[in-house]
Amino acid sequence: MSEKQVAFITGATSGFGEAAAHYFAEHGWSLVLSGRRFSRLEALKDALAGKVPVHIIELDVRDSDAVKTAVAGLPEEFADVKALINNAGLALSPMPSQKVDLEDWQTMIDTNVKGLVSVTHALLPTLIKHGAGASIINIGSIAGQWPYPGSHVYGATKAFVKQFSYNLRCDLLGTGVRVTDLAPGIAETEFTLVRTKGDQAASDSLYRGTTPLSAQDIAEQMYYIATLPDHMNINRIEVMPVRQAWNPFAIDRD
Ligand code: NDP
Ligand code: 8X3
Repeated sequence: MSEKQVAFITGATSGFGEAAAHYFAEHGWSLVLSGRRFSRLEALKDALAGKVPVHIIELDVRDSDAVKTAVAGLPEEFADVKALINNAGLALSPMPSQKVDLEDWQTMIDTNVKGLVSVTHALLPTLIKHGAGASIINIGSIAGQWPYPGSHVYGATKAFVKQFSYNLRCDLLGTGVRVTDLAPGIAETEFTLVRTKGDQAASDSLYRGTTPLSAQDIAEQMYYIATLPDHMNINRIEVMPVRQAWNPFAIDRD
């Protein structure tokens, strides 16, 4: 590969982010990997040792000052970020809105909306400086497009991700920076374990007997988006496993 290419991935400690780290490394990209669980980042860095340069950052995306400091402190070798993968995020409390703690709604907004916005804001000058070929890949969800019970604020945060992605494109016109809302359906990661606050049986039963997307599937989509010819922008990719579809509308009856 002639040009050194750097990907900045949030939420690299599990699921899509971790799979993306491996996949981009296989293709020679240098990596900036962040997340809150530093021991997992260290293990990932060890696993990638000798393949590509890796810089790890213990980072909670909800802390906008820490985000700014992390971006400002990127070592020179990692400073020219070409692909920002805004992947860190979570769902909580898959139950009716009226039963959910306000704190859980706030955590989702702070992470999926405010965290994603902070990281984007901090890296925009870098991406614009990189220019043609740079990408912002925002991880949305089918929940940002389609309503379902128990999605409440989670789906709303992902609708924000979609619209923010589109709106960013308007402002970035002329800079060469692409923006994509990558919106997966059901995928087997630690997502449901987090959503149910550690209920392994609930997580296992959701994925049992079907064929969900894998983290690798989504990592490949991220890579595809990041390596398109410079003149192409995919606005949104919504991807479901074949074994997932919509339900009829629900009707309340006497
Ligand atoms: P995982 O739970 O496996 O991974 C989530 C990642 O986000 C972890 O690395 C976690 O790292 C990180 N994260 C969560 N909160 C924060 C925070 N405050 N600061 C920094 N990092 C954080 O789930 P997925 O890989 O499935 O999820 C990745 C993204 O994909 C999320 O945005 C999710 O909403 C979205 N998504 C998932 C789908 C699915 O079915 N799995 C489908 C559609 C979208 P750590 O805890 O170490 O900080
Ligand atoms: C998560 C995918 O199907 O649980 O964003 O809404 S789903």
